[in-house]
This record gives sequence, structure tokens and C-alpha cells, in this order.
Amino acid sequence: MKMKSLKEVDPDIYELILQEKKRETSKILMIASENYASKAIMEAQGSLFTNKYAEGYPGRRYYGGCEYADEVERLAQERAKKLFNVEHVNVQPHSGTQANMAVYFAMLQPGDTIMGMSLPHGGHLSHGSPVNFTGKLYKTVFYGVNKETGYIDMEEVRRLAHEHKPKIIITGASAYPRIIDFKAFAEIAKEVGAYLMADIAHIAGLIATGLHPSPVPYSDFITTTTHKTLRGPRGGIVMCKANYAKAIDKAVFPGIQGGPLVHVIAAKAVAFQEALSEDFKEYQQRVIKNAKTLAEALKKKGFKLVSDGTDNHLMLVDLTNFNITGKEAEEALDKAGITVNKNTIPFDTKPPTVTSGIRIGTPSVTTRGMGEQEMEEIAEIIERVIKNISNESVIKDMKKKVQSLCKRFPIY
Ligand code: DSN
Repeated sequence: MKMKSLKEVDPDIYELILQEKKRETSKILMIASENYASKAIMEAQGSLFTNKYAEGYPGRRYYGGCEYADEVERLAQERAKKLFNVEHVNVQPHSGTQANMAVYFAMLQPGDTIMGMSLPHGGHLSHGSPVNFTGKLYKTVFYGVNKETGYIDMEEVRRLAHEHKPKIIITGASAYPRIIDFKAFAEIAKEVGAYLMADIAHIAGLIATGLHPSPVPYSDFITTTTHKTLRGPRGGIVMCKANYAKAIDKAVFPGIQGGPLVHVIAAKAVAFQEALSEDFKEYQQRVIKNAKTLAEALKKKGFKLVSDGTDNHLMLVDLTNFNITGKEAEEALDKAGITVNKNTIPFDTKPPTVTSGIRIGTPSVTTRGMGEQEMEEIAEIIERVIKNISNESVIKDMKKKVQSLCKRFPIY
């Protein structure tokens, strides 16, 4: 059979891919959980391993013809273990939420109590939100940040842990700009006999390069996505101490997934290889430096940041003093060519579809090669847009500035 190209078979999808390429290259992408995967990663992900069924694990498959799939998965495992210095890894979860699900299904029974960071304070849906399976299956307890400081309130974590005796404490966040004290969480978990799980999805790249303290010495389970600061393909992994390996593997397959996505595992392997390089460490250093520069520049322009700054790749801007919502800011900035997401701020009085804040991240712009000078320019553009939110001519001028920045820092 002669294979036709995508353009011939499906011009609609082909055209949408071209449009997405234009969007990703001609706008400044500052969604903190996104990044640009390398061409090598996309080549692996777009490979013919998409054709292969490989239920099971290397050397123990339910299908023939897995000799190359086995090697791919073994390489991904070895590289992830080296990168994070862990005893065991399962590279099959299709996403971060499924990685978390594997831990819960391995260790908990429905009705058990789990404790995580509250979603409006920066946590994640899969850490117990009532609209997620975690909120339906388990009893949930939430900690948050201190209203004055914006930092996680460890006293509250301790108090709630002693009061509710959760079976597992979940640490990790989607919108928290500060260092997470995994050691302090571990001490509390030990005091109440809880497992500790660290969901490092956002900060995995920083942890892999030693720029954020690692949870590995303290946590029973570590989960992450592979596509945020780690800059790999979309997907998840679960890491754990060797004594939990069997339970975790059983929970992933056959517990919650069937066939692994071998093409994605191949792309994860490439990403781990890239992350083991010196260049990657230097990249992560620039991600943090850019975030700090942008945060300081925004503060000088009158923006209020939750916790007054950042230690990592993201910041949360509280827009209440400008009297505009996160939704309005997201829309206006996107018109000017800067893509961010509206985000609830701790103690937000507005619903998640409106919000009082925006979350801004530096992983993607740093991958493009932008540095501190460009962060100053971006702060200036953000300020002009926010302060002239209904002024089409200012927004148009800012769009030109964005386009010129994008031309200076090509990607793909
Ligand atoms: N909530 C996503 C984010 O941080 O953007 C991750 O699942």
C-alpha cells in the first residue's frame, strides 16, 4: 500500500498544524506548564512505535515482537533513574494525573483520607479536588498558603495532619512560586504515619539539575509530568523506593492502563537523555534567572506578586489593585501576542473561570534563548497592555513589539 502524506490525506488537520506552528512561533508563550519539545523528541514521538502493542513490562509482555519496545522502555527507565537518582521508575503513565492515580490505587482504599494543597491556593485537581476522582473516592483535607506571606503554612500542614491522620500527604503544586520544603513535609508525614508523595510536575527540570531541593531522600513516591520544565513529550512517570516497585507497576498496568504508548516512552527516553546534559542545567539556571528578572521588573511597575516574588520558573500576579480580572488580562495579553493563563490567587473571591490573577512562566521563552533584557521588555509590554486594557491602538503597538521579539528568537 502506498502511504500518502498528511497533507494529501487530511488537509484540514495539516492546515491546523501549520496554524499551531504559526501560533507557537509568533507569540510569546508564558504558560508555566508548557515548553517547546526538541525536534528529536517530536521525531521519536511521531515514530512508528505508535503501531506497537506492548502490554506488560520489558521481558514480560503479553505480545510478541516487543524486542525493540523492551529496549526503548529499558533505556527510558535507566535514564530516568540516573536523572532523579531514584530506585524505581515506571515510565508508562500517560499523564501526570495517571501517575498520581497509580500511587493512590497502589496504596489506598476508597474512603481513606488524603491531604493535599488546595486547588485555589496552587494545588492540582488530582490532589483531592471535589470535581476530580480523588475528591469522589477519598476523604480530603486541604492545606494552603499563609494569607500574609503567600508561603505554604507548615504549621497548618502539621495541625491538619495530626487532626485528620491522612493515609497520604501530597506535596507539589501547579501554581506555587516558592521552594517546597520536602524535608519538613516528610517529618510531618512521619509524625502521623502517612505516606508522602511529591508531585514535582512543575519543577521536575529544576530538581533534575539540582536547582530545587530533591524530594527523593524524603518521599515514598514521586510523580511528574514530562513536558513542563523537563521539556519532554506530554506524559507522566512514577518514581518510588524499591519496596513499592511491585505495587506501583501493578497499579499502572493492569490497574489503570492497558498498552503503554511506546512512541511516547521513546520520546521520554530522548528527553531524559537531553536532561542529563550540562546544557540542560544551564538552561534551568536561565529559567530561574529569567523568572526572577521578570518578577522584579513587574514589581517595579506596581504589580503585586503572590509571596512577593519567585524561587522557581513561575510567578502569580495578583491583579486586584488594577481592578481587572485574570480573564480580562489573559484575553488582552493574548491579543498583544503574549499567552498566559488566568489563575486563581490564594483567597480569591472570583471563580476559576474569571479569577483575580494570572500565572506567568519562563520555561518556553528561555528555550527560545530569551534572557534578562527580553524579560525587561516583556514586563514593559505586560504593563502597557494591563494599564491600557481597552485601548486597541496600544495593544496593536505591543503586538508589533512581540512579533519583533519572536523574530529575534526563532524556534522550530
Ligand atoms: N494544571 C496544569 C498546569 O499547571 O497548567 C497541570 O496539570
